[in-house]
Amino acid sequence: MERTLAIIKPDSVKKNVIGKIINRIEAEGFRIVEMRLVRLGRDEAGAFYTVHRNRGFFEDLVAFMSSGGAVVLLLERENAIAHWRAVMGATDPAKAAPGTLRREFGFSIERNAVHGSDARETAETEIGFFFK
Ligand code: IDP
Ligand code: MG
Repeated sequence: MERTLAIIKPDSVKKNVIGKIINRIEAEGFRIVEMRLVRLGRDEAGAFYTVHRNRGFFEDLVAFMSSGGAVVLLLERENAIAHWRAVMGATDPAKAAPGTLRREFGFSIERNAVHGSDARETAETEIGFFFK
């Protein structure tokens, strides 16, 4: 069993699709170990995405992620990290495959509906960020 961190981003919360995304999470065989609705402050959002702090999109990303509620989930499944990335689809919804969450619910490369950890080490760090 492997664990990963998922976030239902503020664009999805505003669109009232938390339930649809959680349905998909359950249908894909993940166990929801922990889950919380949060409102990230700018500092928190910046700290979470610190790896991107020198990118041109960083300030916009921080503003977006702190613009409203978000749902953070600790998910467990076999091969959880790669499987959740596959269910999410590519970062840019326009390039995400049909049937992926980002293709279905994403609006732009920034407002792309969901987050998922990208590797074992980042999953551990990101889980620790929200769930002590
Ligand atoms: P990922 O979420 O697919 O792992 P990353 O490259 O780690 O993608 O980027 C983190 C987040 O930053 C993305 O999910 C998206 O919200 C935002 N982002 C990434 N690239 C861009 C961009 O070129 N313009 C605006 N926002 C971006
Ligand atoms: Mg990433």
